[in-house]
Amino acid sequence: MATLPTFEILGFPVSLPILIISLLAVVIIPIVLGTLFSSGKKPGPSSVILLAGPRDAGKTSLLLYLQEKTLIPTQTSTTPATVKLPPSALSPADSQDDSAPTKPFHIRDTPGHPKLRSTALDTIIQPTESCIGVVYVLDSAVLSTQARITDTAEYLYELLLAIQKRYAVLSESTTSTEPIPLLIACNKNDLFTALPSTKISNLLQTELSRMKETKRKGLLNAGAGENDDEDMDHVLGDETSDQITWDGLKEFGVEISVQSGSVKSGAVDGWTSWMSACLDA
Ligand SMILES: Nc1nc2c(ncn2[C@@H]2O[C@H](COP(=O)(O)OP(=O)(O)OP(=O)(O)O)[C@@H](O)[C@H]2O)c(=O)[nH]1
Ligand SMILES: [Mg+2]
Repeated sequence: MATLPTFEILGFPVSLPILIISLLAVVIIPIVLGTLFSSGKKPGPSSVILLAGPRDAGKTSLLLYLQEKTLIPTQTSTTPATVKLPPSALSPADSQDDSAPTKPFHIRDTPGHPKLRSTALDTIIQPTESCIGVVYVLDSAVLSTQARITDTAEYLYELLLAIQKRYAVLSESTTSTEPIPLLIACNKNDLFTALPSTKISNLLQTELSRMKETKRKGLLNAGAGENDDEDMDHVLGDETSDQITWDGLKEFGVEISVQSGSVKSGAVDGWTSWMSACLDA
């Protein structure tokens, strides 16, 4: 009977079948274990566009409009809702347009109540969660009072800071990290008190700059120094200036557009084109 060949490994004689079994074990066991562990953890949905913004701005109305192409009565949201939509949701109601994206996508609607805003922020902060774009819906008709401007800008500041952090984390692990697009959707421009988008854009940049100045002064007065890097995590954009401009935020991972519209009047084409561009990117 022919004897099987024997190899010498590290001074020990090893027969061919043992060698093959050992090699298979080294290759197969990690694959099996990897499959078992990863199947226990359900991955989140892909291609998610996040809807965020102050309460009553029209986020849920926008989501329902994309589904039904009409204004549907809503209730205050208390939990986030993620809905899968077909690409046709981004085509105008009366259009046979074939240029819409071809893949389905998800929209995550989040509550605007100040105590529930962490749900939107968490989606952005988790680098493993999909977030291909953020639509910041605001009510253009209430920005004549300083309190509403401050509330609207405060939430936007938190979101922009979250995007900046996500971008910083992703840039460390990938060489080509793209900025996350954020659309400021100035809703309710059917109302006569609504401000135009250029005015809102300027108001927000001024208010964000004022907030940044206050935060930086607070940090300096508190003697930031020992944990400079950690403290500056709370500062949006360039650490050396108080000024916030949309252009200046690009290098920190945020690409901002500002557009007016109205869910009630069905004037959402600018916003849906913006969403299509996010899906195509
Ligand atoms: N005039 C006008 N009203 C609108 C428009 N879009 C939404 N609304 C109304 O605004 C109110 C609030 O809308 P929602 O969609 O519930 O607002 P939301 O942003 O989801 O609010 P939260 O869930 O509290 O964060 C509802 O009464 C809507 O009918 C619009 O374009 N014009
Ligand atoms: Mg809602």
